[in-house]
Amino acid sequence: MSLRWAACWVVLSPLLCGCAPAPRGGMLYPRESASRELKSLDGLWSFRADLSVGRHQGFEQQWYRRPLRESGPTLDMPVPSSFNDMTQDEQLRSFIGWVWYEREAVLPQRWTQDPGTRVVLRVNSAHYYAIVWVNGIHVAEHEGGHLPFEADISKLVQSGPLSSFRVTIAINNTLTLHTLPPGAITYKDDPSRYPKGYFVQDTKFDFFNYAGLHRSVVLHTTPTTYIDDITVTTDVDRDIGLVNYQIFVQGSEHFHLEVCLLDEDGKVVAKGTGNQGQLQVPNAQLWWPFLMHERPAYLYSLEVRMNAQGTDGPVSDWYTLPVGIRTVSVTDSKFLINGKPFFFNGVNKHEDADIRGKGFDWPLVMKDFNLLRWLGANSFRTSHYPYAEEVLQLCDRYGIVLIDESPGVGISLPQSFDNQSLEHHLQVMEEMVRRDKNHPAVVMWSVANEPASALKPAGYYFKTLIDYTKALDPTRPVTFVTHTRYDADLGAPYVDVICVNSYLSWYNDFGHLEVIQIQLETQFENWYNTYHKPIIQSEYGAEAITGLHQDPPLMFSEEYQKALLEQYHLVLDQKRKEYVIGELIWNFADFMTNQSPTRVIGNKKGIFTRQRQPKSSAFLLRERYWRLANETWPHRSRETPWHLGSRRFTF
Ligand code: BDP
Repeated sequence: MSLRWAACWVVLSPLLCGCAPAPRGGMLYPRESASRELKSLDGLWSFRADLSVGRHQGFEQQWYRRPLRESGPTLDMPVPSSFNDMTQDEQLRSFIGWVWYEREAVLPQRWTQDPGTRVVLRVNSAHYYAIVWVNGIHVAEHEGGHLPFEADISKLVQSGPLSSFRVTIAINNTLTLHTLPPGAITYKDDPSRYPKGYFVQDTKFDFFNYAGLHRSVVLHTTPTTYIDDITVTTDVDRDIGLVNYQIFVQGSEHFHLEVCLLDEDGKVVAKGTGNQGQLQVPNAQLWWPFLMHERPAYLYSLEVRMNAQGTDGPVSDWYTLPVGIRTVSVTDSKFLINGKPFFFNGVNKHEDADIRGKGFDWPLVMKDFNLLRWLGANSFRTSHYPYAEEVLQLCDRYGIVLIDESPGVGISLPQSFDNQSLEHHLQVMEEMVRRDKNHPAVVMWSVANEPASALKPAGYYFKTLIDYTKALDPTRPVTFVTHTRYDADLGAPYVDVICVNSYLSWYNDFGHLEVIQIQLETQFENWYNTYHKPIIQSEYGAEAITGLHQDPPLMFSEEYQKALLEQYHLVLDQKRKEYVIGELIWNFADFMTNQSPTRVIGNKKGIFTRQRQPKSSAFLLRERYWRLANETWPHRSRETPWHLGSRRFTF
């Protein structure tokens, strides 16, 4: 093995062996209940990037075997956060390879001394590949930066027992042609131009590959016999709401399950027993999108109680799940929620902000939801990866409809369509559906964004992926977002809704706003006449550097962004009467990207700045979305407040 390949191998080795196990069991959001406790491990962790040439020193010297500070200098690193923008060090900002996180966790005595308690360590998001040790013992490994994983550490902490322990997490942000999203390390060989061993990571997606512990790390407990998973689907029969449930219990074969559905006033509206069944709710209050109904986002709560005979006596477990009763269906020209046509007046977002990068942050999340409300937006796409669970919970609570997207962004080379990639993509869909299946706000799965869907293997790839996703969840439509020509797209035959991105007068015919109407009309007609499926304009937009003004409009000015949107709207207004069912602006806010000659400190297509201040086009969109809502759903009350009835669920 040449030195170069040796270096490449050590950077990537754990990724290439594909050693992350397939998902097992449920992944219920950790909630406190009479039988479950929760302990956050957020805060400052010790941190070190492995700067050695092969990035493998941490494994050679087994940094997980003792406190990190004993093997070298450490930084204090906040969790949740990306590490990239936390210091003034450019090497850390663009670091590729293994970084190491570590902290001590103190355990309540009962957790370690009660053999009937199951202690679980859960990592909500570690980008991209993570290995976890507890006191130097390997407990978990996970591939994929946007979905949670857990380790049952009961045996470890109860033998001893330990009153505290050290948790170490090594994270590698290297992307390969088989990761999601894909990427590739390119070594620059020319010694007259690059230093020895020089490499860069190439990606085909347009956002910065922030890394680290992006969401909370928690410890939580369940009894040793416990409710492992709940799947709820809903239907409506005249005015009767139907709630189908299926519950999985782990730890014992002998258990008794009771379920109870409560309305928002805490009144029991239906009851059942057993691990599956159907609850019937007469005069059900349906879950409606924001602005579509005077009482949007109605949430019932499903209280599940399990009683079992454990080895040490009787055990009970309680888990409460928010439930929205609603139906979703698609015709050849409409998207129906509760049987009524729904229009996606929405945005595309990113998990992205100053300093914290992709780190979860409540103030940022609340500000974004308040801006969505201000805009009158009723929906967004989780471009280009699954967002934090708390974001989905807020969508349920406020009636913001979601297209839930996988991290399948930038799939552009033939190797990224091979069996290894497909297998991983199927696994990611499995993890994503397992995590997000019970959210009423999620109305459609998007398996990818802008793949090279004209490549030969794309037909088989997307057929398999979409069939598999439908098998996992037969209740929701499935799509992927395309930018391929309508007559060349090999995946489009398999989607339920055509989601098409176009950047007319931006990437093509730039500067020529006058061509938008004719080209957009052609785009829609071509797609519709080929497939007879409803269409969402899933991205459109233009860069605007806030405060830059030019009239007549010139590219990058606020006027140009606004004028471009207006041209799109003229055609969208016509086509909404036929088969166009949605428009999602690119993008809600400016966001960070890799450096390039076409990016001015990130992508500036936001209608808000990265600091969430409105540009001129935000006012245009606001006027449009409220007007469209008022015209389309005039019977709702005009000043629908954020719905606060579901306060029963705490975060
Ligand atoms: C689209 C991509 C999106 C980009 C956008 C752009 O889906 O991720 O950020 O273009 O170029 O093609 O702004």
